[in-house]
Amino acid sequence: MHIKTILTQTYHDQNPGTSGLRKKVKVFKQRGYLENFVQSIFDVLPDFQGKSLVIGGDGRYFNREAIQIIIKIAAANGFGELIIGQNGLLSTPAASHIIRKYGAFGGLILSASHNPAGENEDFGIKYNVNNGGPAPEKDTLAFFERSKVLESYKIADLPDVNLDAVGSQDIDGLKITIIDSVNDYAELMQSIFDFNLLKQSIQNGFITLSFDAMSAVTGSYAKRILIDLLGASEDSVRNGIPLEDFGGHHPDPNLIHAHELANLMFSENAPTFGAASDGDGDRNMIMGKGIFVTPSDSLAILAANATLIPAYSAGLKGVARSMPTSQAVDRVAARYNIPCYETPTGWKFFGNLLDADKITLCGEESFGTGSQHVREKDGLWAVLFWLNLIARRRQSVAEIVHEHWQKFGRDIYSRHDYEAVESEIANGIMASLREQITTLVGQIFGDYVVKYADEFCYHDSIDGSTSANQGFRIGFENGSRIVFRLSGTGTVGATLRIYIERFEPDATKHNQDPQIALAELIELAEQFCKVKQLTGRTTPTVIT
Ligand code: G16
Repeated sequence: MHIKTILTQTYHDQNPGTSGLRKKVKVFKQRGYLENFVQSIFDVLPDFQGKSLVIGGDGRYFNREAIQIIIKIAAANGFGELIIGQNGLLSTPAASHIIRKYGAFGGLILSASHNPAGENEDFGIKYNVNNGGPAPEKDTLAFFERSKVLESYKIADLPDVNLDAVGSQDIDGLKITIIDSVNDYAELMQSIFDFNLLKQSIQNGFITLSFDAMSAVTGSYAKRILIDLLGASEDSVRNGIPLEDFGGHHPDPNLIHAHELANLMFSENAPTFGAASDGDGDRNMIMGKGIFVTPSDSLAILAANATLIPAYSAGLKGVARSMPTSQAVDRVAARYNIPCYETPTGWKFFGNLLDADKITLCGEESFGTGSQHVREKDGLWAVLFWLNLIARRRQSVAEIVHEHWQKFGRDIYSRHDYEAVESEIANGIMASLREQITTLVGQIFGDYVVKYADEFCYHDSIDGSTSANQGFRIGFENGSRIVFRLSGTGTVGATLRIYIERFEPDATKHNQDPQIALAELIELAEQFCKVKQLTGRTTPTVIT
């Protein structure tokens, strides 16, 4: 194999965010940009000579080209085997599973998740370690540091690999295996859930469903699992063909971007169950006829009902949620006397707890839920969990949610996002909040008395690491909270996220519209951060 060393221009902006490096396609297409980042990763990683690397992506524009580049750089750097999803496709949870199942050294996942795709849109890449989970912060920082001084990369002179045909080939001692993207994942799902019961409930019409793959990677997975294996009707998977531009969709499974599904679910013709996933298949949105389940409630409900699922019938070791996720799951953990951990935003922070067997389920307000089965959040897993639950409890989604609220109370919750805010303004807001939190404790704002105000800093009890500056929390005596943080996944300006929650124990008040129920706290949030005043905007870009 002929290996060339190419001198390259150094880039100084390759700092991975919450989940890998995400930039506009045009940025990634700059000469040597992708090559540099991949070489920086390989320069930091120790002892992978002769070992295997998993490669796959969500199929967005530039996916195939990027994979061909990565194959050549991985070959030049000494990997022994490359395991690649057919057509270059692997959902993020499937990639996580494949790394674990085949004992790979790690994997490169090409995705900018829920961000739109196309020539003028976003691309992304992240490295996952051998437990199948996203590289921890110490590694991503090291990749960035290396990229800032990188002057050359190594690349093998190889012909492009045919990504479309399953099978193995040997090129000068390097084994390249193209695998079916869905098989291993579908088998894993069958080992977790009661597929016979699901099949019966779907085929006898007790469950009707609509799953929106948003023209992204889950189309192939949903068709195989929901239609081929469980017998759902052909039309139960919408937008099921993965497209390079996601059909122009913004594959972010929420009520705004999955509005076709949302309209259906609030109509007379709604099926029993509706769900959507994102670009790379790790997020989920759950709906029932006439009801949207917030991700925070979904996590709490899955935790409260986990023993109904074959794989979790022995009970849960513990649960975890990201800091801005509502405290609904905390109440379940307290009731069942299991530990509940609060981690910073970012799936990578759950990895150590999962590896140490401290938790079985975890989730985030950002439409992510998952379990010990992989080290990523998993959209279709959450869908199957809900379907299994509906089939076992023989209740509708609305009945399950309302009974849950009756038993545990409702954590009324909403997130307000202000996207593409000028970075200077956003940084000013954070600086002002940093100052304010020092004086807020004890202050009274209407019905709300500030109990604590801090900047969240996480101490990982497993590896002893500390992650500071993870967002501002303002907690009130009555359990309500306002949280402010800047997103780590945007590619334009800054995104300010404001998370607002209030606990409502009174079942007669559970049906309130969150925007009305939280109105006072929403105003208070503006009083603290002044985002409307500073940007001249009158409403958030997205409310979830
Ligand atoms: C990523 C991370 C999640 C995080 C989400 C939002 O998800 O894996 O852990 O909650 O981003 O992060 P932020 O609030 O910083 O934008 P995904 O689905 O984009 O990979």
